[in-house]
Amino acid sequence: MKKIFYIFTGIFISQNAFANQPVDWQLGFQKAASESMREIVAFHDKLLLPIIIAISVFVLFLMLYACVRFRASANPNPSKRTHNVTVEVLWTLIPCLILIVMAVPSFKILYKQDTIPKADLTIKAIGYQWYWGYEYPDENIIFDSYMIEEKDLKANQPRLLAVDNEVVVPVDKVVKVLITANDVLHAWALPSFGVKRDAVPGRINETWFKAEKVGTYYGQCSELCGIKHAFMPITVRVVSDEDYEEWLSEARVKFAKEEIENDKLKLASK
Ligand SMILES: [Cu+2]
Repeated sequence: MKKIFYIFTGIFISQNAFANQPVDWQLGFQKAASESMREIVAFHDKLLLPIIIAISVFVLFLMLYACVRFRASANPNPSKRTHNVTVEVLWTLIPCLILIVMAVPSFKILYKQDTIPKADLTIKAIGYQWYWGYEYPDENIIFDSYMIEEKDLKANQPRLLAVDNEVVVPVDKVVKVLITANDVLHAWALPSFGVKRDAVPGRINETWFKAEKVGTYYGQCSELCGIKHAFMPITVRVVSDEDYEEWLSEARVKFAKEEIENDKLKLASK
């Protein structure tokens, strides 16, 4: 009974009340926190789902109809027909048309996501076995981000998703993310921003997002990368401009790149 209750609350509430992270018995996507994700959700809910439901109902109807109409007692002498050109043309053409109807908006969203607008800030995410490292190349900031063990979780921190050092970004700003890996394939994914890119050693992939709401957003490594693949979550904290500036001034000290590099930078600026 409890499970059924969770499923129903999951369906109706998860989309509204519990944003930003997966919840027990959730169906469907996490709530969108960026324009790209809203478009993906709309594409899924308004176009794909109706098509899928219509096809499933139609096929179910055909099967039931064939079972009843052509059962042995009602149809003792079965037809020996093997070809029907009209039907064959139809069942080839109609699925093609359906695919085209789905492909056009799908490619539109894909290409829009692929074009990175002028970025307000750039962060670099590096996948390691098994944690994420982050850099803010323009701010001389570098830090690692490890999952918090279950025994160390604080009250509002979700299990398997919270990390010690979160990525902090300002709200309503275009954040460009450079993604790479240092050992094996990983993937940097944040469902509520509609972002997922492979982290490939020796190669830099790019993506971007513009978070519309202040909050903490959770994602996970999404490319099977070894035994602790499930334990390298991604946490992005979206904050107001003032809070971001405040975090920056602390982080520049706390997460400064090595001293040598600082000296080099100093020299370069002289
Ligand atoms: Cu990984």
